[in-house]
Amino acid sequence: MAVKQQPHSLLVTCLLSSLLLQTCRSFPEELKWDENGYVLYCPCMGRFGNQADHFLGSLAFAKMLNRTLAVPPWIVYRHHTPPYTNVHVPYSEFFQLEALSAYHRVVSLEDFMEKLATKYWPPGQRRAYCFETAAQRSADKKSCPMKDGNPFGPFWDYVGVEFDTSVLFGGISFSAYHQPQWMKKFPPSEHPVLAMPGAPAQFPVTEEHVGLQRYVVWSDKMVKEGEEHIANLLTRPYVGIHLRIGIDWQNACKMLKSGDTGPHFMASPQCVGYNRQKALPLTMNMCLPDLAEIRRAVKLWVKKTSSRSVYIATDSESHSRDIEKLFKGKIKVVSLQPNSAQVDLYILGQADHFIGNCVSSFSAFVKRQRDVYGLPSSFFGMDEPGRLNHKEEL
Ligand SMILES: Nc1nc2c(ncn2[C@@H]2O[C@H](COP(=O)(O)OP(=O)(O)O)[C@@H](O)[C@H]2O)c(=O)[nH]1
Ligand SMILES: *[C@@H]1O[C@H](CO)[C@@H](O)[C@H](O)[C@H]1NC(C)=O
Ligand SMILES: [Mg+2]
Repeated sequence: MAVKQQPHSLLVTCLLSSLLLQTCRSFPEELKWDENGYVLYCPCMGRFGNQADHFLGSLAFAKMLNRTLAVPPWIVYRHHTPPYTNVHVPYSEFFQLEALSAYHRVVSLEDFMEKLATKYWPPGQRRAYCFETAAQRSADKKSCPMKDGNPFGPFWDYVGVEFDTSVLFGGISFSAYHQPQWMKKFPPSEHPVLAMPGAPAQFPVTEEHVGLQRYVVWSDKMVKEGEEHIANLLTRPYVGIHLRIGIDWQNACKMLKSGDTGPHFMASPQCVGYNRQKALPLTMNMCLPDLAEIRRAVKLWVKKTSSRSVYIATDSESHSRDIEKLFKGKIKVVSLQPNSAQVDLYILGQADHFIGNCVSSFSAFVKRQRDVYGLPSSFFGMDEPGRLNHKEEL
């Protein structure tokens, strides 16, 4: 089963329409100011998976207000490699900006700054918008904490923005329920640019916005790189697994062991269900699978899919030796070193079967994407998403 995304149809449509009508959005010189305004935000919480969850909600928020979304770059942290400063990776490095236009109007934050901001959002008129509660943390209790600390300061420095004043709000959420209040409080004529310190969205992504993943389509460059790895390293069918087992995760999962969290824990609604009252139990194997569970699940799915290789994406150890031994050397076991988060996500997304970590938003990205293309996924500790494993049933 060879699986490929279909980004090309969109590209072709775009090229065709640009030839015939000269309306292609990817031609930046045609950028026009949107009278209905813009939403700007910093993806300032968490790493890639968290930022992706927030992105989907923010995209929906911008559409709800009929404002163009200024799509921010991804913030990549270099906690362990010099010079330790964050890298800001434009959205289009990893994904096609044009593919988002099928859902709603977007512009990259970089293009917004370069081509629109000087004229329509000039220095001196740059207002920040935030919750009163967020402003409480500032010295005068009236300023949005737009650039306080990392990653906030470096993010707005990257696009060259200083904020002049703050506009505070309260008693309002980002959900559809409050749409009329947003429109009334902030008409675009008076508030053309809503710039916020964080994503106008929930974490994890709400159930209604999960499907927006279909508009997040890999860039041609990523497809090329990912496909090359698959062709060079793997033999189909292959099972892709995500091992989220590093020290930060071990600590996080302690909250589950100690009973400090219920079944809704980070990305877990994706497998225990979004309804809090009806959520299935979240087991330790689902949060932090031990080697026995990793072996069990890999063995099960390699057998079920008659796979010939296994791809391991990991935040720490790969356990590739243990997994090789499981099949007495008959199955090729691959793990990339050094590993790139996006290459791992791509390869997991294209696997014939994917075993993810239910609590991880990194896994959730892969699961959502595979769902768009109808590809099968399971989780450690849960072979059928949304159903307890047999021995867990009482
Ligand atoms: N390359 C790579 N990085 C990973 C993997 N698992 C976790 N990471 C890193 O750890 C981060 C985890 O944070 P996040 O993406 O927010 O997901 P979550 O913490 O698991 O919900 C990722 O963004 C990666 O930088 C993996 O399998 N491969
Ligand atoms: C939404 O915004 C677009 C672009 O500014 C505009 O053409 C359209 O009429 C707006 N739709 C509504 C319902 O206001
Ligand atoms: Mg995280």
